[in-house]
Amino acid sequence: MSEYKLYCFAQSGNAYRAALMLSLIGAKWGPIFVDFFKGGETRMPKYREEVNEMGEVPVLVDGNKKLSQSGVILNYLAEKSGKFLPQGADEKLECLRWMIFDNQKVNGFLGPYRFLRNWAKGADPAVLAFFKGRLDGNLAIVNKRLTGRKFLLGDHPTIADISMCGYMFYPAEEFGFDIPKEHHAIGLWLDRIKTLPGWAHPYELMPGYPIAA
Ligand SMILES: N[C@@H](CCC(=O)N[C@@H](CS)C(=O)NCC(=O)O)C(=O)O
Repeated sequence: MSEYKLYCFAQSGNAYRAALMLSLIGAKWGPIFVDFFKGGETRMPKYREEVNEMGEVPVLVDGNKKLSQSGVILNYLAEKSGKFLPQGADEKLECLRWMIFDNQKVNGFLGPYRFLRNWAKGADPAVLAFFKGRLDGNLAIVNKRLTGRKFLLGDHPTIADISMCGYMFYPAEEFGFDIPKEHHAIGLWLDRIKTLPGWAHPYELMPGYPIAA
């Protein structure tokens, strides 16, 4: 029987962080598919009342406990499993620093940018251009950080890496630019993450790809 349930769908990089962590720690878990695209499930009162008042995936269920916000879920699973934890007080703060930067400025822009390009009807080109400009700058910051480092905090992978890679394994066509090719150190780091036992692509790990007609 699954130890954990995860409300998720395949196209969500935010949910992928949680799904990837579950897979990397070797947890027994099962997905609960959320029909974001066709059914608008996260916007339904039922979802907001019964699953997550914030109207988002991921949501992790562990017995009676229900957690949302991928950063909270990653912290919870790291503490519980003892895996991918930052070591010591300073590294903990550094980990939090990169996770917040990621949530706000890296995957926080990658997700909406990809959504507008692929699935929103009539996205304003000026909005897309704004996002792309911010992304180029913020990905360059991550690339510089990873130059000469194996992982964001040093030699060992932590939940900061699992958070930061959230959207970066999705196909380049979905972004209209190739993150690993344009940002070489990010490319090498993604290759390193791929070698971690339990790694799987978001479209393999979570249900809902391709989107049903
Ligand atoms: N900061 C949140 C972001 C979660 C998020 O934005 N999830 C998206 C899917 S990728 C969502 O559920 N959006 C629903 C909506 O905005 O209606 C996290 O890291 O968990």
